Amino acid sequence: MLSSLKTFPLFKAVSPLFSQVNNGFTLTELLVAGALTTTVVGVSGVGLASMLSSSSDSGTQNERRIELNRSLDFIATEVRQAERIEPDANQGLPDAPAFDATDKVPVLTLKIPGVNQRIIYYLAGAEGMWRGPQVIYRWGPNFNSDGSYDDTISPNAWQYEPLIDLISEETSTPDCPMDTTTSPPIRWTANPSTNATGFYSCVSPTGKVASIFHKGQLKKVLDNPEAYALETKVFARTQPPLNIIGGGGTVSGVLSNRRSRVTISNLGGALQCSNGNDVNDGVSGTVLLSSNSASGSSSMSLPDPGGDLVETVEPNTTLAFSVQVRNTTCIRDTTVSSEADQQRQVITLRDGESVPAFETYLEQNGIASFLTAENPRTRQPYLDPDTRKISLAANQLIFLFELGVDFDSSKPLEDQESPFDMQDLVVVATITPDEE
Ligand SMILES: [Ca+2]
Repeated sequence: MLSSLKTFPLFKAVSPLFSQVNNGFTLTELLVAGALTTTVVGVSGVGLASMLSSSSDSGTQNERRIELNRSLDFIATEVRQAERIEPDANQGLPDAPAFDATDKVPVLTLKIPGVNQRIIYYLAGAEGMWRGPQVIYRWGPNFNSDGSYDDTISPNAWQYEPLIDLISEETSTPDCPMDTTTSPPIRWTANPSTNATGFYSCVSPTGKVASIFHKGQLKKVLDNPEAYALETKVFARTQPPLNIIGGGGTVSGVLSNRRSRVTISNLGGALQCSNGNDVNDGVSGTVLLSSNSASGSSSMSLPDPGGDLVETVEPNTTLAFSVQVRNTTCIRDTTVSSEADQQRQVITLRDGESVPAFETYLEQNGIASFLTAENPRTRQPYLDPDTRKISLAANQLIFLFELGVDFDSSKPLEDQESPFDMQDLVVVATITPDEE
């Protein structure tokens, strides 16, 4: 307290006046000076005490507001990683069998791709050094220093971690919005459904949007605690993972168990005769979308280089390509199938994989040169220029075709020789399942 007095501006402003008094004083002067000093010190003392008290109060309160904001940001960031927010948090609990729900009020139950049980935010009483009346906790895998999860498969080892304490126990009345896109409109689900207090959520029937409410106490030094309430609306952004069977050079179809939008982008290719004549015109492709549903299977022409094809498909549709070379002056007529000729005439690449190295025919550009365009799904080039790895969203696959020569079965794929160069046609498939 003394050190803070010494640095206080008023103290600094007053003290030079006293140091200038260096001559003798008359009795009257001393009496008057004494009275004045008492008044000045008395008045400024009251002022100081009150200013210090309110400054320390507002300092604590600001810190506390920052803490509450930060914890809500933390929760919102994790919700964005989710594929689904369980509308009724309790209904998600069977998917988190390792979670002990005793004396806990689940508020957010998150399905996050790659994490094998639900991650749960809940409200419970204070424990140990944490201050009540209530505390917000998180149950889920811990984080590595790069922000990734450290252990997504051993939920028995996950901790019940306090996120923020001093959470209000005052009753709140959630005013959850209506989803008017449905008929009849459905009200978002409040979690908890009754007796909401300082931490609750309203979740949309689709499980894609949550409004999260947070009410913490601001501890004041002398007065009763004051409440600070915050609210944020967050979207679960992650698309459900696809059952893409592929990558690492093998593919036997691309499937989603939902109705989906399939986009096929033709990134081009290089196919020439030995005299240098371009014969890409002799290439035509068919996109085969096969489904067991009543609408059956369909096929459509591969788009021209630089073009896209967009199709809506039923759940569990498989995707395959059939590419024909016909009537060129120098290349045998052939048909290459993305299913039958995998690892021979066709390879597939997924996110994070390396581009195989083949010597190109004549002076053609290599596979990488067809992957410099920006991937609209990731806003990065298809081939990351720094890491030299493929940059795709989880719902995308690249197909590379060798059309000019047949695979030489006497050698492994990586030892095939020019003109075998695997960039006669380069195609990207993007499968976007409908939201539930
Ligand atoms: Ca080629």
